Amino acid sequence: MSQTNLILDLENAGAVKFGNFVLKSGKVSPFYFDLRDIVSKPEIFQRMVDLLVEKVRPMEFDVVTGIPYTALPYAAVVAQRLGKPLIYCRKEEKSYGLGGSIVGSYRKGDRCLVIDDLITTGESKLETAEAFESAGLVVKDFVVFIDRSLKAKEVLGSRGYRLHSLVNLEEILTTLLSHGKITAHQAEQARTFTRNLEASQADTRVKNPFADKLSELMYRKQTNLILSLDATNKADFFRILEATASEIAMVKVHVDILEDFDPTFPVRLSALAEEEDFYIMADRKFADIGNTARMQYRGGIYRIADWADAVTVHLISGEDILKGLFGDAEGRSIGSAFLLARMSSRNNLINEGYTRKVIEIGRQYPAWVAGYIGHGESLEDLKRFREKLPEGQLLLMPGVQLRKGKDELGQQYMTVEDAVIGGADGIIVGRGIYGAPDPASSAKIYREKGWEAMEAHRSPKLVHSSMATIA
Ligand code: S5P
Repeated sequence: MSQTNLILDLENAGAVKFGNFVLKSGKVSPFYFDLRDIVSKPEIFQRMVDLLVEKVRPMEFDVVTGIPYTALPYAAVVAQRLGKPLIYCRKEEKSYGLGGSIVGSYRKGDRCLVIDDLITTGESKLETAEAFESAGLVVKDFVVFIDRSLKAKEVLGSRGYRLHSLVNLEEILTTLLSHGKITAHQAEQARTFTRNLEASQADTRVKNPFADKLSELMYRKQTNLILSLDATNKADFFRILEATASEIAMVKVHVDILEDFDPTFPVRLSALAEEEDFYIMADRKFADIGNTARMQYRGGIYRIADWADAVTVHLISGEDILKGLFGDAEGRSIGSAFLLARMSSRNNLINEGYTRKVIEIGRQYPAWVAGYIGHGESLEDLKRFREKLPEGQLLLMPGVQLRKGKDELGQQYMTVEDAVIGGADGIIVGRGIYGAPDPASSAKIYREKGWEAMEAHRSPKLVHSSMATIA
């Protein structure tokens, strides 16, 4: 079957449609591709499998996979025809490690061919590759029916992957145009839409005022150290803070662990922050519905909104928590959020999909979201995570000590160097400093190591832009 026949088949089956389609993002697209239904059309299905088999036969691979659900039946038939093992990944259980969620047997080092229906940005293909690679497989080739993007091939190519497609957007447009299925105007609309969409995706920079202020302070004070001062009484808290203040960019507090909190605490803390030039983050990890989070943030005995420059927020209840916290502030000066995108504790329940959603929402609220709290299972894992964050928002990383390790309650530590090289803009250190015999000299060591790693290893692109301009 020729490429032209495939395109006409897809059009005929309603898998390729032109008109006005509202996408999840709210944008209206002039075309829509959806290959899910083809499995119920055995003749077309068979012809598509034939084309795939022809395409992949010369490629070198040991196992075949299809990305669930649409591509999986094709992958199964292709694998069977070529006498290769099929493996697949359970969609519901996708998480970082992925180890246990691959169905089928394979050996470490096996080359895995990945089949999917469509490619749009290449982003989800990269995630798939990462997942399979972290399970010990080698991914080189992706095969899709339709390449609907202008740049995905290049994006994957720059990361060392090959993209093969049966047809691309331009081939679909010219074929349907020459067969009178669409008008020249519709073809042009589809091209313009795709170009604009890709241009807007390329511009990932967002701007948050607090992220800029914190970066600026870090550069001015030459420190990316955030002290997690988890002391349980005011005397200890201020003794340690006064001794370490000159080394830090921000202090992170769990105000609800203080036994003797009273309204003098935030007053004294704010005065010291002003005097010693650091910011204050309340690590309250708000997580409730918008209305409750608002009361927790602005009221109660702590009145966090009155003194914290930033707070930590879980998005488990959805994006409206951000509106609860920061919306409708009636002229009050209200802080910024760092969203929990990943956690440092072992076996935590955050998975890749959750992290992706947190970043997506964070990108949509740049006025309120200064950045993310995140961690990595390894240096490579941290780097990959960092690449997904919008430029302009910061990554703060807890679970940092001078040596890799863990505590007895599931906390996992990376070294200062790995954290910074992996992409943390700020390192959050608690017991490594306040638990040391001499917190002041310990803070100095963390600050020096952190800043040295920043200067030595971070390319100008990774350093926050306001730092780069001051530099
Ligand atoms: O994933 C996380 C998120 C946070 S904010 N893991 C964390 O450890 N934290 C916080 O960072 C935690 O609540 C504690 O205050 C600090 C780490 O403390 P350390 O003593 O283990 O360095």
